[in-house]
Amino acid sequence: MLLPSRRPRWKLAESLVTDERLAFGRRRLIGGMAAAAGLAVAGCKEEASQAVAATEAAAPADPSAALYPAARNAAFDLPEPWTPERLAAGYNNFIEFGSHKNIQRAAQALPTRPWTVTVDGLVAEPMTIDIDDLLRRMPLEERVYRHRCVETWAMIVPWSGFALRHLLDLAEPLASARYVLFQTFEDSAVAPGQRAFWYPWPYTEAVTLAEAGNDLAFMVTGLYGKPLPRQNGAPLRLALPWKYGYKSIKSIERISLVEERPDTFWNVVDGNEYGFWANVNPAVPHPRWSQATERLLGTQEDVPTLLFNGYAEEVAGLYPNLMDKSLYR
Ligand SMILES: Nc1nc2c(c(=O)[nH]1)N[C@H]1C(S)=C(S)[C@@H](COP(=O)(O)O)O[C@H]1N2
Ligand SMILES: [Mo]
Repeated sequence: MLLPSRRPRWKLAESLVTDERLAFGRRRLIGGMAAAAGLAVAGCKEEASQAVAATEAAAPADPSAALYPAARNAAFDLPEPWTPERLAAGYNNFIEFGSHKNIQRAAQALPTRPWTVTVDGLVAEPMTIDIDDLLRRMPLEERVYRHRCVETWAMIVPWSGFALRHLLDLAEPLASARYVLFQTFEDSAVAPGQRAFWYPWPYTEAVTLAEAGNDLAFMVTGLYGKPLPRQNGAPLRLALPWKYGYKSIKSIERISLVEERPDTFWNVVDGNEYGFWANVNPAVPHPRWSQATERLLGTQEDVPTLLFNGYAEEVAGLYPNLMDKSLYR
């Protein structure tokens, strides 16, 4: 992948973490002001919930609404408290709509119907399928997953969707297929972030076919018992809860089975900071910050990061040499 050699890569990468510090700093400030005024509100949450209400009023009815809520899969449940819906839907990373967390409103410009998903490459049954046909064919379920962003914020939310392997089974990967490549929409008319020429648009991500076949690999179509909000990656996004959040690509249009390990968005932007594997490991720091702790959205406490984000039992079989540090970057 060719990139302009003078792109201000350090500046952009820095914004990923700076933004986070500002956001938490601001939340503390607002909380402090509220406390000083004797108010029982957390300013940031209040703002986010107003934004969610505005979004719901403006959006046309989603044709898949009747499919939710889906029955919870007891194998993937977590005790409450979960991250409040208004935070999960009001504090987002979706760089197509801006390199900050408040992209909720801008993301409403994304047309999510009609929407087709193409599965192609090294498959016996290449296909382009309408999202609502796909939703009817897939066994929808709800799973409560942890999500850990590389920037150290985290959340616990009930996603709805279906196991990625069900979709791959439909397409029948050929024996030569070794990686699964995912690609987001590309349309800078609705996604102003895509006018930033120094990024390798469209956003792509990839995993090995073995990782894609793991039970945990989940195609998300809903959040909190409702169709997925655009800002969270409607109409179809990935959830790979044992990996840093940037692997969980949003608003997927194309899934390609390939033989060689593909270039992926963040890996091309800066492979040293955003590795291909990106398996969560508290012992392997990001080059510019520690990964030893994390903070759940809506809380004020740093808690220890878990190996594979708490999913070691489920995924350890994928990685015979767990000591191989390159698995964690
Ligand atoms: N297309 C696309 N997918 C994306 C991103 C993005 O910028 N564009 N950001 C990623 C990152 S860094 C994270 S942490 C999660 C955030 O998902 P959420 O906003 O639903 O919490 O989306 C991931 N998927
Ligand atoms: Mo992230």
